[in-house]
Amino acid sequence: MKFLRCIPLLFALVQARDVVHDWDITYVTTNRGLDQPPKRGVGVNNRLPLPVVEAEIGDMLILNVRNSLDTPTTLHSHGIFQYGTNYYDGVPMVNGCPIAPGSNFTYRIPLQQSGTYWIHGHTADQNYDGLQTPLIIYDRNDPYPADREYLFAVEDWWPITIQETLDILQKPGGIGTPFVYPPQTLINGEYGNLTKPIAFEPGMTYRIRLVSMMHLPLWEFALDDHELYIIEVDGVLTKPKPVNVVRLAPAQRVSVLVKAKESVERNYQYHITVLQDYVPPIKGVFPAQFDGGVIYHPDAHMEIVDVIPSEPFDELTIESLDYQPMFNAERSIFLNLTYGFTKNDIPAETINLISYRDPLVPTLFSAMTTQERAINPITYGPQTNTQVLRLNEEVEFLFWSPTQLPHPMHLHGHTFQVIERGYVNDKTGELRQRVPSDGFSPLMRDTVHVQQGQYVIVRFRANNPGVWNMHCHFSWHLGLGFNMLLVVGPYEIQRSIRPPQEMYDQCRIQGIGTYGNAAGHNSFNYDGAPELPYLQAELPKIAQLLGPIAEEIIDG
Ligand SMILES: *[C@@H]1O[C@H](CO)[C@@H](O)[C@H](O)[C@H]1NC(C)=O
Ligand SMILES: *[C@@H]1O[C@H](CO)[C@@H](O)[C@H](O)[C@H]1NC(C)=O
Ligand SMILES: *[C@@H]1O[C@H](CO)[C@@H](O)[C@H](O)[C@H]1NC(C)=O
Ligand SMILES: [Cu+2]
Repeated sequence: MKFLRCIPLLFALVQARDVVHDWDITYVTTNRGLDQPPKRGVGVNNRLPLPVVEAEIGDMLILNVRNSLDTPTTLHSHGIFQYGTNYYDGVPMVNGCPIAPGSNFTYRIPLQQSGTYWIHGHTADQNYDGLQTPLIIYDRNDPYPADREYLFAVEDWWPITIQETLDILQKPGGIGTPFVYPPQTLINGEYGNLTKPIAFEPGMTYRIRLVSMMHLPLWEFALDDHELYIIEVDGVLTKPKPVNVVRLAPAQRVSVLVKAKESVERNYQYHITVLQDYVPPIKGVFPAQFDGGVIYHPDAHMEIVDVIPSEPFDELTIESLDYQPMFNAERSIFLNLTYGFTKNDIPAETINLISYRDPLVPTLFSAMTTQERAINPITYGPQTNTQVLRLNEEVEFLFWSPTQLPHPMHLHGHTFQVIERGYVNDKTGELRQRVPSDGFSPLMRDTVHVQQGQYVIVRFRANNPGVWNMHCHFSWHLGLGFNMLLVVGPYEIQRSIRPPQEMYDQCRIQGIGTYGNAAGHNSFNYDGAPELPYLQAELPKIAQLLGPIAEEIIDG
C-alpha cells in the first residue's frame, strides 16, 4: 500500500520541467508592418513580437532577463498568483527593485495554475511599446479536452511611445489627445487585415484562446454558424456557457470550445471586431473589423453572414467550475474611480482622489522590515493608497466610475468574484444586476471592466501573503496614477517571504533602500516620502462629463 501511494508523487516529480527563456530586453524600432511611421518599441532579443510562452502546470518558468535598455525594466506574469514568490510579481518599487539597465535578473516562477495568461512589462508601461506576449499553461488532465487549439492575441500598436503619449495627456491647460496618432490592431503580432485562416476538420473539438493585450479598446470575437462555449475566463475554468460572441476588455482572457461540423461542404468566417465604445471613431481603427476564414475544404463555398453579433459580456450568468459560494464581505471598501486636475490643469487619474506615486522603499520590503507597524497603512506612505488586509480576510470592493471613462480593474495575486453591476445614477434600482446568493458559484476573474457611469462589486479572499497592486489596465490611466496597493497578511509576509539575493543586489546597484517605511525610516517619520500632487477639490469638469445617465436608459 505504502509503495503504491508513492508512485503518483514520484511521477509528478519526474514530470516537472524547467521552461527556460533567455530574454535580452532591447529597443526595437519598427512600424510592425503597418502603414504608419516606425517608433522605438521595446522587444526581446532585438525582435517584436515576443515569442509565445508555453508551459504545463507544475513547470518552473525561468525567465533569464538581461536589461539592454537605458532605463529599468520588469516582467509581470499577469494572472499568475505568485504564491510565496511575491518578489517575482514584477511591479517596481512594490514587489522589489526593477532590473537596472545593463544588468541581469532571473525570474523563477512555479506554475501552479493552468489556463491563459500573458507576460508583460510592468515598468513605465513598457508593454504599450511592445513588451508583452501570451503565456499558455496546459494541463494534461484538463476537464475540457480539445483536439486542437487556436490562439488570438490582439493588441493595439500606437505610432508614438507611451512617454510621448503621457506628455501629450499632461500638457498644462487641459487634456491633450493622443488620438491624432491613432493605433492599428495587431492579431498575433501581425496587421489585423492579414488575419490568417484557421482549418477545421469534421469531428474535432477546438479550443480557441483569446488574449486581450490591448491598451485601450475593447474587442469581440465571433465565429459564424458555430456554437461557442466559454470554458475559461482569466485562467479560471467555468461551467460551459454558450454564447454568440465574446467581448474582452484590456488584459482579459477567455477560452471557448467549438465543435466542428460534420460536413466539409461549406467554409465560414470568424470575426475580430474592435469596438468604438468610448473612444472617438477613427476610420478603420475604431470601429474596425477583421475577418478570417474557417476552412473545412479549400474548394468549399464560403458562407457570408449579414449580421455579426455584438453583445456585452454577461459575467453575472457565468459560473466558476469549482464550487465556491459567494465570499462574505467582512470589510467593504468603496473606490471612487475619478480624476482630478492640478493647479496647472494637468490631469491625474485617481482612486478616492489619490494619484499613485512610488514609495522610496519597495513596499514588500517595508512590510518585511517594519515589525508591528506593518499592519498600519500609514507605513506605506500617503501616496500608495494602501489597504492592509488580514490573511484570509474576505473583502468586498465597490468600483464606482461616475465619470465618462471606463476602467478595466486588475487585481494582482488573486481572482475576485463578480457580484453586482449597476449605474451610479440609478435611483430606482431597476438596472441593478446581481448574482444569486444561494447555490451559485460566481465567476472569478482577475480583471473586471467597469463601464463609464457604472459600478461593479467584487469580492475575494485575501489568501496570498504579499503586496499586490490593483490598477486600471488602460496604460494611459496607469501612467497617470490609477493604482493602489493591498498588503495581505503582513505578519505572514514577515514569516514567509524571502526575496532572493539577486533582488537585493538590484536594489544596491540602484541605491534603493530595502528597510523601513515608505520614506526609509524605522519609525513613524515619513519625511521625504513623495507627496500627493495637489488636486483641486471642486471639479466642474467631472460634473459635466458624467457617463450614461441611468434615467435616460430607463426612459428608453
Ligand atoms: C547577462 O546575460 C547575458 C545574456 O543575455 C550574458 O551574456 C551575460 O554574461 C550575463 N551577465 C552576467 C553578469 O551574468
Ligand atoms: C489591408 O491593409 C492595406 C494597407 O493598409 C490596405 O491597402 C488594404 O486595402 C487592406 N485590406 C483589406 C481587405 O481591408
Ligand atoms: C467621487 O468623486 C467625485 C470627484 O472626485 C465626487 O464629486 C463624488 O462626490 C465622489 N462620489 C462619492 C459617492 O463619494
Ligand atoms: Cu482606467
